[in-house]
Amino acid sequence: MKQAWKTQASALRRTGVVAAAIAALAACATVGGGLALDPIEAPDRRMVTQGEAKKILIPNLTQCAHTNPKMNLRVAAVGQITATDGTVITVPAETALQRKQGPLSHDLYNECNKVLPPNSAAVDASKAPVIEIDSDGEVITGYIVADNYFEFYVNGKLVSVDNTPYTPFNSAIVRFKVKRPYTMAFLLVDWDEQLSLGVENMARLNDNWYLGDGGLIARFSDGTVTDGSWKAQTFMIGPLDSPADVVDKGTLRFFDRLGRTYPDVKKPKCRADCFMVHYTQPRGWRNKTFNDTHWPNAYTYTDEEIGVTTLPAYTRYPELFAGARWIWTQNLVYDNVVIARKVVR
Ligand SMILES: [Ca+2]
Ligand SMILES: [Ca+2]
Repeated sequence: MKQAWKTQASALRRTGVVAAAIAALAACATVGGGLALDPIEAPDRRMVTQGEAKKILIPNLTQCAHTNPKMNLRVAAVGQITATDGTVITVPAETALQRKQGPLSHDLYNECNKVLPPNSAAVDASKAPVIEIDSDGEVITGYIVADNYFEFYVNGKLVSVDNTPYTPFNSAIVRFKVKRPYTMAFLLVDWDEQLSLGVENMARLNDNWYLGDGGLIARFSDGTVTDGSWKAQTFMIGPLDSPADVVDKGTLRFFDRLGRTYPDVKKPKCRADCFMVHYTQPRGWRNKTFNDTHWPNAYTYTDEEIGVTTLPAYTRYPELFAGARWIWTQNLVYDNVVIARKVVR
């Protein structure tokens, strides 16, 4: 026992020395463009939950002014569940929308608000408010589609909060004034109905145990597009037969045993007893100088993989998204809460 403790303590010391060395290196690290990055934060804590969240905090975050029977309008609830280590976790995520932090997204396409321009030429971005980050910066216009929820920060400042967290599928216009280098950061949520299980009630497919998938695509007027150069990290993986199915290798989190995208992906054997693996979000993830150099790069996906070939919020405006790729983490289906970041130099 004593020996085991000693070995553990010396391993911890070694880990501590290595971590301190990495932190010291990172503290003085600058990546091209002269942006000095913060020291790498302590590793994210891994937590495990089992089953569906019992406590509903908010019955429905979606406010839809104009409804019709043909709309794909589904309830976006927010719940809480206690992890095996006692941590109380808000699911599917704690969001700026539920905290009523703005500004709410300006619509590119939104059935709830009857903003439905027929094509790119009919889109008027000039009404979107300009969020000022640098008074002497340039005004950048961006177009965003997230499956399902996004909140968007530039240099740590909240620029846009998706006004439709789940469905119907919407898209947004953002404008902000900033100078280079600057950092974009998105919190992204693949929303669901069976909270903390990552499971949707997909009436259209007559499937009340459907595994939803995520995705983000965005294009900005300074030439920045979502692509494989972005960083993307997952913070919620499941539903799982066993939490051991998610393998951590440093800051890489792997789960691909049941596939990564439709149509190949398979369901786990579990149902109401499924597990979910969660991670704490690093404190500085929104910030300009947050050090994400150890995060995995984003994976890119096709329209077909994301399943958006018939969604007008996106397909009506090919010119506005030209050159951008859909991005997410490694697993489009099982990774449910994602942070994506890009430093623009
Ligand atoms: Ca949305
Ligand atoms: Ca999912």
